Amino acid sequence: NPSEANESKTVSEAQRQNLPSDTTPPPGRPAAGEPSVEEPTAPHPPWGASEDQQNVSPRTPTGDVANEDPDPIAQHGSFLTTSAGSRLQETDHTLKAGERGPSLLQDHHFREKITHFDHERVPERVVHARGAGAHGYFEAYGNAASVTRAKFLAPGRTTPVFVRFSTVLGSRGSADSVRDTRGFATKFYTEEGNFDLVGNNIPVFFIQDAIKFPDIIHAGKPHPDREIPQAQSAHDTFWDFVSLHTEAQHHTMWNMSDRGIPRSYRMMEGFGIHTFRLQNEEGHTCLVKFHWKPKLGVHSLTWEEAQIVGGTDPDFHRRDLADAIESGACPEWELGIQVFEDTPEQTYEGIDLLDPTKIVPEEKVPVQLIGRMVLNANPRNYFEETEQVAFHPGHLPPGIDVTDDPLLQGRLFSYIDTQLTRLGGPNFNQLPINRPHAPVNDMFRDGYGQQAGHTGVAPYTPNSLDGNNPLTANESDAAFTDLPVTVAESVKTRAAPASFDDHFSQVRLFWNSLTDVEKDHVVGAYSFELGKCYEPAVRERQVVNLARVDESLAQQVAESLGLPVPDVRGSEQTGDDRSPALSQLGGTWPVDGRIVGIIVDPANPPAGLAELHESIVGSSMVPNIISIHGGEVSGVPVTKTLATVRSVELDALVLAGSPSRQSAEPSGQDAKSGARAGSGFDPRVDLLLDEAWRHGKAIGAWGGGTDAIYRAGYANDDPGIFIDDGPEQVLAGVTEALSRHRVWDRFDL
Ligand code: HDD
Repeated sequence: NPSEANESKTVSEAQRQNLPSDTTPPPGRPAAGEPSVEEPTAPHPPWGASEDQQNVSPRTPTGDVANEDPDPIAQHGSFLTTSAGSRLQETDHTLKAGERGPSLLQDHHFREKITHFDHERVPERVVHARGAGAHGYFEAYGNAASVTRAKFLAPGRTTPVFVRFSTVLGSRGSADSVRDTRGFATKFYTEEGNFDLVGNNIPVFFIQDAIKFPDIIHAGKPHPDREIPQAQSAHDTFWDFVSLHTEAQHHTMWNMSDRGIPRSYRMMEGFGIHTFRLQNEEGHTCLVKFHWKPKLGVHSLTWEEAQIVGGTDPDFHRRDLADAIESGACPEWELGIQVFEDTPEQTYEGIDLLDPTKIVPEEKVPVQLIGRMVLNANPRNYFEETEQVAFHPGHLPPGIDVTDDPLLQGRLFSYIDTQLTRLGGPNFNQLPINRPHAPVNDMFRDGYGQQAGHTGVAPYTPNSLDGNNPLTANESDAAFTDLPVTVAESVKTRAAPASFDDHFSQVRLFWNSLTDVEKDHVVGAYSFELGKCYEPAVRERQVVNLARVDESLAQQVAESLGLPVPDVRGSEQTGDDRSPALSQLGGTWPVDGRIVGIIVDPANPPAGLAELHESIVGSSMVPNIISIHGGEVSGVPVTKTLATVRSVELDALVLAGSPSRQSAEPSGQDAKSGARAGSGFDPRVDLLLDEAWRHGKAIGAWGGGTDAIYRAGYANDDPGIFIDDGPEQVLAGVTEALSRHRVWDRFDL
């Protein structure tokens, strides 16, 4: 009934009666029937919601981290309007010449609605198109005040932040779990202007000079003829370029390691990569490298998990970040700096600090922790916040400056330039998510989307008509100062220093620093990626590069590809230097936000399920009850069914029941497995168990769950298997195993 449908979309009589009749207009708004007292041309900020729309949720203010909005329902209680503010009575039918007649051109609402829709998309980022963001805050420990005058690092300072994580190569709709570098860009809304730390989860970069950026990106992006493959480096053009341009070998090996497939954005390190220069109140300068250290440790998916996740949940990382924040397991990192003396050479023990393909091992120069970041609020509108946020490595507060790293120098140009296309003009810093919290008094005028409400008549300096305002600041007024660094007198040249020529020693350092299981993963990744290349010459050339790093690495990859092991004696690297900090294994970490799947059999509801559920929540983890069908078991709501869950979505698996094979019958998704027909258990439980075992996940069972686990052939003394009488004992074992992330012993079997 169309009249009923229309009714549900209009304001009810009760709501109408609640509308205040005698309203005091907000400041600047003329009272009803009163003429405006303002000059017609005077700019004014947009009026807020009118009195009869006071229930409307306020817009997300930049840096609002509190999720204070009492009413999350969009535009609750407000009338639908045109963009010019006229209230609308109808939005479901075009205005037509009769019910069966043609549409009329005069239908402004129709034309506005469709025109706006037609222009909803903006160009995606040329790199880092796929991303997820979150609001939070940064608390300075205060110890960095000795090396920088940046106020947000002074003792006791808390600064709002917005962080955007991303993959590099894929399009905006690509999968999260692909093998790639991850972007880790943080906008600090400091009282001295925005500071953008635009880093990655890998501490080195593919190229040493920004002029090569289009080359590496063209090589990594899909082939220009068929536009495949999407969001991955496993193809000829990528390996063609990096095998020829050997300075990329270091970054490439990080990508082939487990760092290329993070378990979660919450479990990644972040790096500023370049060396920056700090200056303190006394004018003393030093050089630093920035590091983000995740509270939860660095963890990764296995390659098989990453591939399955790509199909079962392409939004895996985006969902994980948002769910963790919503459940209160707010992700945390500590910010640290490695500090170097600011000498004219800008080197540390022979490592050129201006070369972005090099690290300085933490064992040599420790990372000093200077603050803590917590992400505690999800964006309320993806497009307005996460898509429109615009970072720039040149957004720096006084006390932090750039160095002459040729990669950083080029980035200083690129980031404004790209926003002009992406965000449609030069006023992108006026978008709410980009607006500094510091006052802005620029002399930029006009342009698309101008909304600064500039006053005055003299947007030039010097001027007398506006009293020569705005004023320029001195250093004592906290002005940003270009540090008076001496630039050596030199001949103009397109060349790199000789110190940039070493492309292999740190690749070997990284390789040497990995444990055996991590090395196995690297071999597997190279074998997979090169195996996807069609050109024999590309594969061979890359294997030669691997031989220059390590013979056994080259041998294993060559064998897998069916290639001879190249003989590069005389040119290969030697040395056993290691940096244990580069390995992800060996520690224990908090289990916050980890997902424990609990399989139950609704035919035999387990006793103690509610208590177990509570203990898991109490340990800051997330229980997922998995049953044959939705509903409740032992009074606990079912989270997933055997038809919707895959083990890749879980960090640990606990069997509290052994659902019978009968339950598999109605799913109707696959042919029934003849081989297992006699087992009596649901084959989907076998699959969950099998994958959880292979991916090194902790597995527990008690009560009714022990039947399935014993039948599948597992025993209590198998690594990471916890079979016990009570759920609490099982949970204790599982939690301990989870704190090491995976049951690594299984990978040695
Ligand atoms: Fe870049 C985006 C990180 C080198 C040009 N870059 C972008 C983002 C991150 C990085 C995290 C996404 C920001 C966001 O979430 O909006 N980029 C890096 C790092 C680099 C690096 C860590 C090396 C150390 N980038 C680099 C070079 C150039 C660019 C050498 C060009 C000369 N990067 C861009 C860009 C992007 C970008 C084209 C695309 C979207 C954007 O800037 O806003 O300008």
